[in-house]
Amino acid sequence: MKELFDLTGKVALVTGGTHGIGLAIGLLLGKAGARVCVNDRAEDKLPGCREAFARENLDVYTLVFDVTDEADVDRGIALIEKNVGPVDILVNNAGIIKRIPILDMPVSEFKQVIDVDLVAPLIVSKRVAPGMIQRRNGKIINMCSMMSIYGRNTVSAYASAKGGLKLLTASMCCEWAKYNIQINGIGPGYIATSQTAPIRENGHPFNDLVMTRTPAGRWGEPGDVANAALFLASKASDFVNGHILFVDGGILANFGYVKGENDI
Ligand code: NAP
Ligand code: GCO
Repeated sequence: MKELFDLTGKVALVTGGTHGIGLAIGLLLGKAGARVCVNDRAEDKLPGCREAFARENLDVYTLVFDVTDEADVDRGIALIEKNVGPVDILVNNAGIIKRIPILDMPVSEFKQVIDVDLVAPLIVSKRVAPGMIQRRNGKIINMCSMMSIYGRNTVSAYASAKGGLKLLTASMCCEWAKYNIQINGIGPGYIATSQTAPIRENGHPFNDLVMTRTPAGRWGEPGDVANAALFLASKASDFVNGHILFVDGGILANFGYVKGENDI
């Protein structure tokens, strides 16, 4: 049974994994035996990541590259291939969000979100997939969202990107599954990280909505998402492909109710 989730001998890259969900994923894949690589766009984020791995007695290879820059991605992956090995497990985790009403959002900022949240997973996947195809083995996990299937006010760019990422995941499955590559997405619900801090902390009313709409009655933790990533990175998911695994405490299953009437 343990061998189903044993990643010994595998090289995993978690993009944007120096904190938040990506860090939790990297740590868990490392505990499962993978040799983990983590990139960020800023050098100053790397030491904290290395310290987090060291606290768990885990090694990590950290480097800087911008996932939206094809040349930088090529340089970064070449460094990983030289210093660690070819990427067997790619987690396209790096992402940004801008919460701006459509009419107020400059098109340039809309495009910036699309570049990071949709085009970058394409860029990084195109760079590592040929090696996976050659080896007839690989796992790609695209970090989607509930906003892959729902919109909400002020997050049009993010929802457009994450909606596209859901179907890019399906398209990768259609083209690469025959090479024994499994490409799936994870759709986290509301997770307590720096990305959601502005709508979670200091009594923000959105916190009430999440707490009443989520049947589990809590915000998710990065580790909740990491558990799903371990499944999708392991042999246990070898016949799962093109799927979006939602990790949301039941919020998508819940039509909703008015706070205080949930016992009727
Ligand atoms: P986070 O704490 O903001 O982490 C995002 C990471 O991506 C950061 O390390 C960031 O680097 C990195 N990044 C951004 N642009 C980059 C670029 N151009 N090149 C390289 N790295 C880049 O967010 P999170 O909450 O952990 O989210 C991680 C992923 O889960 C994102 O894709 C997000 O959309 C998705 N997600 C989050 C939630 C949630 O509720 N938190 C729910 C659903 C989906 P810097 O540190 O330099 O900014
Ligand atoms: C927001 C939140 C969400 C979550 C996540 C939900 O502003 O609505 O940031 O977008 O990050 O994507 O799945």
